[in-house]
Amino acid sequence: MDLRNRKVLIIGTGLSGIGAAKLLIRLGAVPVLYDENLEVKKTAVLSKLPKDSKGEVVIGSLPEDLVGEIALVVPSPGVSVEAEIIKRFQQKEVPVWGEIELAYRYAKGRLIGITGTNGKTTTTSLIGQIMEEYYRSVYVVGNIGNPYTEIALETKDDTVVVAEISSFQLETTENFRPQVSAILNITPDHLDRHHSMENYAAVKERIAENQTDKEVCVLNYENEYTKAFAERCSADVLFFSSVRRLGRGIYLEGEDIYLAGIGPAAGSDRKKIMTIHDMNLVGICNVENVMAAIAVALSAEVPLAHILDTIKRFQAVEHRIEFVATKSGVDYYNDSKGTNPDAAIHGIRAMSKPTVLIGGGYDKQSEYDEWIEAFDGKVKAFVLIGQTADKIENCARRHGIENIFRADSFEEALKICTREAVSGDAVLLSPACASWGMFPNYEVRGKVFKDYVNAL
Ligand code: UMA
Repeated sequence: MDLRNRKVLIIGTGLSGIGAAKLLIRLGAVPVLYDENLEVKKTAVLSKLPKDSKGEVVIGSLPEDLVGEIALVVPSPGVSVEAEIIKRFQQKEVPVWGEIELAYRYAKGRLIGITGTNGKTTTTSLIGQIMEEYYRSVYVVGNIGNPYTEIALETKDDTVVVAEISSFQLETTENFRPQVSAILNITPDHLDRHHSMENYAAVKERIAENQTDKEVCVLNYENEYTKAFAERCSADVLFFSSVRRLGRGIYLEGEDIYLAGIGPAAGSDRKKIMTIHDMNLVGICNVENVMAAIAVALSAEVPLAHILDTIKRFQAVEHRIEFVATKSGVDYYNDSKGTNPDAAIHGIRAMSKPTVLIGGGYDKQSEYDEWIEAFDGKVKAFVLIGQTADKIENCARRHGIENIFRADSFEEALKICTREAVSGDAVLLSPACASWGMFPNYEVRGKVFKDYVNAL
């Protein structure tokens, strides 16, 4: 599409919106940055764009005369495709491309796309590091916090883009087609937006929608949704499994990881490539992330020796079961990225000491039973915050958890933790809920936690 001098409506003036505007300005288009939030200041938005660039900012409601002038709509991931404003343009047959689709249309080189409910940031970071240490031109982008649009025009034919892609971003893709994709797992999350697991899984599967058998899709054999997807997936499917031996793929057996029928094990029976003690990450979820990363990197033609060398040096990503400090004999862990019950299950499973756990936050209509069942007698005190506190408390009491504390603020929750934990205990922030409502994002929540701990 030739966008020169055409008006493009960007919905949302956060990271994605600004990234999209910068790309559109370079393409000669006229971005109209629109935000529904009346507190957003026009001058603050304009200050993030290159000086003297064409474009305008509209806050609140969209004037009717502007609607007819729009050639393309670029919604931010936070905007649902069910939003009235999107439907309005769809009815007029104005194309709607998410920020990821927009970047994809103008980017060159190879693309690796990673999605999944949990583990995508760790896996994307690990794959990014493997690629950076082997290829010359590599960018790590997407939901991880670096908009793809910011670098789309810097890419060349030999560039490798490693993109973390969320379900929100996949709602508005069209031609998006990675050479290698991965769906790590699909477990309940964001059901307030996608309404049902079926819809959520279908959105996740869009990452491989345009792939052919010349491209690869890495899938988890042990997740019911990703395993079933293999039957319908048009890409060459490579499975990983943390439970069973596979005829073709990568799997864990005991403490060892094996390749079968692929890479250096192609044509032979199987090849042991590493043990779980060769990595610096804890928990079975991270073994799965590492196996997925190996499958992706082999598919992107990185030699196995290089892949393993990077894995041995790779450290945990911030906010994911991240050790913060030991204070008065108490170990503090920040798992602020535990934003849904499944992620938080991995957080509590990784604890080996009596644990004071902080849970609760924004309500994504999740169910908490499985998370609380995973406590396994380890949670000595359960401190609840946010919108979901009532629902979690009721659920916890049904499962026989009694030592429950309610806090009106995050600060109060932290104070309860330091009061309840004694030497030999752990304190874990792994809330099973998004931070929205109390914090702008999980990173800020994790940083507030770490600042508090470090100041003790
Ligand atoms: N807005 C509207 N109308 C709406 C919704 C939002 O005008 O209906 C406006 C808001 O007022 C706000 C702006 O849109 O000013 C925010 O847009 P956004 O929510 O899409 O946030 P961005 O800052 O653009 O960040 C987005 C992703 N956010 C979401 O998906 C909610 C970031 O993922 C991502 O890092 C960034 O793009 C760069 O690609 C965050 C996230 O929470 C980390 N992701 C979810 C997750 O990981 O579970 C999916």
